Amino acid sequence: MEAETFNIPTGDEKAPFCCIVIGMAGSGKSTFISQLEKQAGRRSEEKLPYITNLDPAVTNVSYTPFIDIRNTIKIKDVMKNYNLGPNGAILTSLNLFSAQFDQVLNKMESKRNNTEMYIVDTPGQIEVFSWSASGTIISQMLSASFPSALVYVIDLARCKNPNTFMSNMLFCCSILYKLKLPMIVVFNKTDVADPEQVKVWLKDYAVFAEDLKKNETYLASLSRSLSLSLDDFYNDLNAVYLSSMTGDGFDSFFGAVEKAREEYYNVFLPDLEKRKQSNVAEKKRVEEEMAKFHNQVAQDKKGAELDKMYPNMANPNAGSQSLYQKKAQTKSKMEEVKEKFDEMKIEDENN
Ligand SMILES: Nc1nc2c(ncn2[C@@H]2O[C@H](COP(=O)(O)OP(=O)(O)OP(=O)(O)O)[C@@H](O)[C@H]2O)c(=O)[nH]1
Ligand SMILES: [Mg+2]
Repeated sequence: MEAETFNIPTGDEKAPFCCIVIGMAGSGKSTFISQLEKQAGRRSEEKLPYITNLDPAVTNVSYTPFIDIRNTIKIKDVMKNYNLGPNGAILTSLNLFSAQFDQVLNKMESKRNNTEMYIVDTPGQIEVFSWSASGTIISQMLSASFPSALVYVIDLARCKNPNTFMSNMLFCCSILYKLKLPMIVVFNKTDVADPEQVKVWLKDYAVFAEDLKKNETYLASLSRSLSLSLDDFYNDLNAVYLSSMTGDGFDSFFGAVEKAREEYYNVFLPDLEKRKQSNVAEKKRVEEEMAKFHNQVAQDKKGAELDKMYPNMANPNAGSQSLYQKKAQTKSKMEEVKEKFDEMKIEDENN
């Protein structure tokens, strides 16, 4: 199902905010969600977050999911029935679940007045969500229905080395390009890793370049130039530093949500509306071309009969061309139109 199917929220400032939590395996997504559940509960006891778990392979979660993929799909059955390994089974489970995602949206919608936040936990293998058609569809459906953001959780302990930090940030950037949603970057585990170095690297390219020198590898010059090109991305980064274990720094997350909400309404939503309109206009244009083409074919059929009867006579309506020649041109027009349709399909799959 496409994002266009749903009613796009327009300026409903009180709408619950939807956080789609993604991150590398073990970065602390589930721990972050249970801490967020606790902290949000402290802020508003009656309006607890409405949590959805999309990880079919997790055995225990320390939060209370209202919707849980595991209640609908048993990963062991998927592995057995489809003869798949664990990663293929997680992906297939998510694909199967995304086919029913409108039901999830309806359930979420029905809780609109009972919560301030929707939270979605995703599978440990980040690429299963961020690079799959189902992950794209789910995030499109969510963001077309509620003000939403991706919450990208990064393990701070994996950011000590400048090269690893660089690859983490590149990954983050690639997901932003892939899913095209407002993003909050959560540098997690501040209780075991000092965030100061990362803060400085994000602000000051010269320090990062200097620290890279200390770590000189054959990749250092590549990291230097990549970092320089990521400078703009860093400037706009909505980043927070916290510990999901202790709850330290969580207040800053709620501030980041407000910032992401503004970005959603001021930047993302108008862009979505524009994309939606240009899709509609493009579809209309292709439909008109198809209608013209069908007319042409109908006329050509008549003309072809005349051509057969008078093979040496040019069609007076087609200048000096015979109707057969014209038909050959119409065929290439058909290919052109078909290509347009194919292009649109590809866009739907990848966007
Ligand atoms: N010290 C510390 N440990 C943390 C923190 N957050 C998570 N952890 C630990 O990191 C490990 C992974 O946490 P999870 O919450 O399961 O991470 P996840 O990203 O959901 O993992 P997958 O879903 O398997 O990818 C667990 O041992 C957590 O206890 C934190 O803020 N501080
Ligand atoms: Mg998890």
